[in-house]
Amino acid sequence: MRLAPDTLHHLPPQVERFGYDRHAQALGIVHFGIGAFHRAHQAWYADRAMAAGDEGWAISGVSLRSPDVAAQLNPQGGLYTLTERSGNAANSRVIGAIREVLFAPEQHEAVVARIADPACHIVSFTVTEKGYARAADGSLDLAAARQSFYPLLGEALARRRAAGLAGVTLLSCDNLAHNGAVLQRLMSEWIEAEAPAVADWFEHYCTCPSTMIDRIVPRSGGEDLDDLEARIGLRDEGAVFTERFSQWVIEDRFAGRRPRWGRHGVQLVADVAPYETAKLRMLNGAHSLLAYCGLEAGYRFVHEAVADRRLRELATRLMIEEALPSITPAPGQDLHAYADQLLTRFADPALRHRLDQIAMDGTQKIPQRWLDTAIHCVRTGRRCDAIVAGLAAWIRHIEQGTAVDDPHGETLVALAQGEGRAALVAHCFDGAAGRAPLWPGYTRLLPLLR
Ligand code: CS2
Repeated sequence: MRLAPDTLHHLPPQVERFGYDRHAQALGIVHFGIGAFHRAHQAWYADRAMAAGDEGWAISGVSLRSPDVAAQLNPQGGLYTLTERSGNAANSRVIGAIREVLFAPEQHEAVVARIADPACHIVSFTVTEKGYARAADGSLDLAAARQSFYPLLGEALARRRAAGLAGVTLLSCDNLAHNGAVLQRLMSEWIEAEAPAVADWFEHYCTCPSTMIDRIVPRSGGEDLDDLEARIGLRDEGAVFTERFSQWVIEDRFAGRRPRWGRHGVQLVADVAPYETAKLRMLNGAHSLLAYCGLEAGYRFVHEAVADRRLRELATRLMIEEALPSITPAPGQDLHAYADQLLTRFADPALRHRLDQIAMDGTQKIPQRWLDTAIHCVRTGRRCDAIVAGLAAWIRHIEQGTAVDDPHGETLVALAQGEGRAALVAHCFDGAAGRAPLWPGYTRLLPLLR
């Protein structure tokens, strides 16, 4: 029997569930990229806000590429369980915040209408680094943008403006440096090119706060769903598994209403940068290091890699000696304690967080995770051996050529296996054959790689 609104009463009492009237809640949030991360993080915060009496924060989820999540959640009325795992413990809660999942390629008008509805105040995003369609120089790649959220959002904003409605808050929840400012700039570029009449309205009435989002959400498999079914007695095709820890820091600059997230542990601050930089360079930086070095050493999971003394030391060095001095902490932000807490989180075997999940999309992740730190080290005359070791492991990962999951993967593997390592490095750092480099602005790091 499948989890759904009319089978909820079959759940055993230890499974927590939402306690509000879902259908009395207006769709206040439209979310692009309704994958597991959103369901473990922002949807969980919306669920708790509504459970505590906030109104109007049901979510309309949008998938841009794959109809899979719609097929998992719509037959369940949008319901799914979120299971927090730690050691041997597992606590599950049914989340009621997501009302529907729209598949954009087939439901263009519905997506535009949801955003253009007066009840919508927030449009949020977890579309991954590549979903923002940035060209190598950081500007908007218009051809790629057409395949992403930009046309839908641009059309919806034009409709809101024409109807005299309030602006909306665009909330990027992806691991990009200055994610809000980047989204603001890219969306403005789209509007300039495709809907110039909206430009002034967008600038005056919409905001794009930056956010730091953190929760480890391993990809789940059939075995996880089977175990859950055995425990709760219902089949949940949309189940998500995560850790207990969760953090969300948001620049408090909303265009209109927002849930009272502050009551649920969300930090609403004037400047997100210290949290975001620490998270990208320490957590995500160590993750990518463990991924490439760990896979090479024959490990499959983060907890295995971090149990290896050599890799643990390397990750610690990256966090403490290389990344930490490059970060100006916010008052009260203790980066040494942060590093300790990260190692504890990584070590939890209950998460079964796969290294190959982290290793994907390296070209999109490496600049903000490693290269910004390395530039800081070079400028201040410090060594960055851990990052150099990470880059070398990434290069070998490309050279070896199998299981490279990256939007530039084919080009990189062909270069590495054809012209060799020097050509691969040139392509990334200083361009070749008149082409712009893949990672502009980091040429100064080249001597480190020789
Ligand atoms: C990971 C992140 O897959 C990856 O690249 O580093 O998804 C990481 O687990 C999250 O950012 C944690 O908040």
